[in-house]
Amino acid sequence: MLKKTICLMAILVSLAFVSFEKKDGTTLSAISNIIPKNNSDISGTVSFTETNGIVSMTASISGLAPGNHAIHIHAIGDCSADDGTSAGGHWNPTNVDHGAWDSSPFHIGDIGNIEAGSDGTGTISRETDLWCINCSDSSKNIVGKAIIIHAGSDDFSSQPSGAAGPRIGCGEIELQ
Ligand SMILES: [Cu+2]
Ligand SMILES: [Zn+2]
Repeated sequence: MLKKTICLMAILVSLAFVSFEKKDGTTLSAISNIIPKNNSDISGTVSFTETNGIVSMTASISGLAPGNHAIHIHAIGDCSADDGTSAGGHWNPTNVDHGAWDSSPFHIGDIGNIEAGSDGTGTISRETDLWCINCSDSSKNIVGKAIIIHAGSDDFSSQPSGAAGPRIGCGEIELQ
């Protein structure tokens, strides 16, 4: 009897652990490998992980001119055009004005500016519950969209895209 009880308890504990893992322990990841556009020389990656409904992003780009360069999520995961225009406009499923991250209104693709130092490298990070990785909500799912890096900086006010100039890098966001 005692043996049976212990055995049953072991099964219950392991089941509880499995459901705990599903609810809280799952981490999804996605990546965008940046390829140069408009004859630029840039490269880099933008990586995304999602845990407990929060997506963390880190972009690491090199080959940039020193200073600020706009970085956005654009609506179409197609980097085939030499000038990057195949990626479409800013990802804006909520149909609001362009702006600065976390300062309404802003497109949920309006990541901001990446600042490159004298060595031509720059990084930027974001954490948000506005995005998801491969979920069924198309107004949140970043997979299949594109990261675009611009030659100029985003002024956070010009419509529809912050007057950030030509597209110098593009990478489709892919599930990892
Ligand atoms: Cu852009
Ligand atoms: Zn925008």
